[in-house]
Amino acid sequence: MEKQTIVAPMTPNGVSAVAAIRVSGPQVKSVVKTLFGEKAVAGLKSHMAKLGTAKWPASVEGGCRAGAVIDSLLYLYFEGPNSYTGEDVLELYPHGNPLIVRDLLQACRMVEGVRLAEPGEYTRRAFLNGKMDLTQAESVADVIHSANRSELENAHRLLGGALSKKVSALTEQVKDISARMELDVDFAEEEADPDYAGWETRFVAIRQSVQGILDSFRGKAEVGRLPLVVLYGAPNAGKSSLVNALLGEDRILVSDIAGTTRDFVEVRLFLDGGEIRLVDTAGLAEKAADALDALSMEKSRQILAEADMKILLVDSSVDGVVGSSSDVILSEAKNLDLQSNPDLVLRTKQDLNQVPVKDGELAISSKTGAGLAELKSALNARLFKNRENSEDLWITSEREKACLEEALAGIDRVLLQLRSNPAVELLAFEMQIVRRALQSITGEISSEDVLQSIFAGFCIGK
Ligand SMILES: Nc1nc2c(ncn2[C@@H]2O[C@H](COP(=O)(O)OP(=O)(O)OP(=O)(O)O)[C@@H](O)[C@H]2O)c(=O)[nH]1
Ligand SMILES: [Mg+2]
Repeated sequence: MEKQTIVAPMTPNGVSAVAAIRVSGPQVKSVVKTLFGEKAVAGLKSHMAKLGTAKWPASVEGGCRAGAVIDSLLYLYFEGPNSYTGEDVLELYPHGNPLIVRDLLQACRMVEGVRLAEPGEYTRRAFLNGKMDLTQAESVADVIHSANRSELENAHRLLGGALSKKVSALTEQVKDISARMELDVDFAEEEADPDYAGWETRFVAIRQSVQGILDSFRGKAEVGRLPLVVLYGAPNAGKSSLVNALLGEDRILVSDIAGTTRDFVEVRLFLDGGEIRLVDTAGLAEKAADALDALSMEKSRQILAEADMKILLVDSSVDGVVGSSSDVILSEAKNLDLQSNPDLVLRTKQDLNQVPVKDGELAISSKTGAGLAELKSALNARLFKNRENSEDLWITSEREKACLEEALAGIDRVLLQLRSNPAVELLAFEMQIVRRALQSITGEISSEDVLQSIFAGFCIGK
């Protein structure tokens, strides 16, 4: 069966300045002809953008829409194999109106052999056409879903083939030892004994590398998750004002009436290292004033229990006054079943009263902005650990992890044999298992099932 041509939007459904649609496969030129006419096909040049007016083909629904303009748009043609998928590719950049996107998809699919793409199908084709290996294909999803700078750097490193390089080097070593082993065994009668000790040393080194990559694993729960930072403290401590100051806008209601914030309010804040969820809570008093107050405080407790970082705000201008002192709040923090003390204490309103700060505390003023830069770097340092060196790499794929574990188990069996009394056939067999496990990481060996499960998790259009 002739390979089908696939089409899908690359941008999310919704209104935007521009949307993007990708078509890939043997029918790309027919699609150009259908949308833009015969002349457009003659004028196609690879990697050259063109401006055109896409029109409904003559055949549409009894011809009632035939010839009607769908949109005037930019399109870009990539002649295979110099494209993302390795096939002929057409990218369309219409105005970002969902109606236009729908119409274009429909018009494309009126060409015979064109259908909607499945999730990840473009990247799958890129893999099958040798444009990238499996570690790179999997990293495409990481590039899209990285939630902070270090995750993104890691994803780019994987996409650049850093893991592939490591794994291929290990595969080569195993192959090399296998080849030497065969030679040594073949000539065993003329030469000295096979170099079992030498191979063992090399396998120990291979084991260490494989273990190192395995140890770097970070699962999906760790990757792509925005850290949750919760601000809490007594009523009027300045929690909502701080959120506004960090955002640079008057987002949350602020007043000098204690108990202004009732429900907790979540905002997204971009820091240098990445995005965080910042939550402003209702002030915690020692005793609830009424039922509503009690409910608000309960909400604050709930969100505090989920926090990655708990920041206690203490009003410098009233510190020491009965009922609002930091000691009261600290004991309140303990009453919350929080298990632990605050991760950071902020002495607020420094413009009113400059109190000395201890270790683990920062002095800030939302009014003047004093201390906010320090606060941001403290958040960055705690929430977005910098990698120790730029060569550092971690894997995120369960599949790659499983392959590495299989390789490791095989390596252990090889080592066991090398240390005892090696039966050469068995040794060769185990080495082959190790090699195949390593090769399946990059997809040198892969199966339909494996590809199915990898790409099913992708978004449409990627
Ligand atoms: N001078 C000065 N006043 C501040 C500062 N931060 C907050 N305030 C004032 O303190 C009062 C309380 O501020 P909020 O931000 O509403 O306090 P809150 O902790 O959110 O209070 P609740 O929502 O009631 O728990 C308001 O009148 C603010 O204008 C500051 O840095 N300097
Ligand atoms: Mg508030």
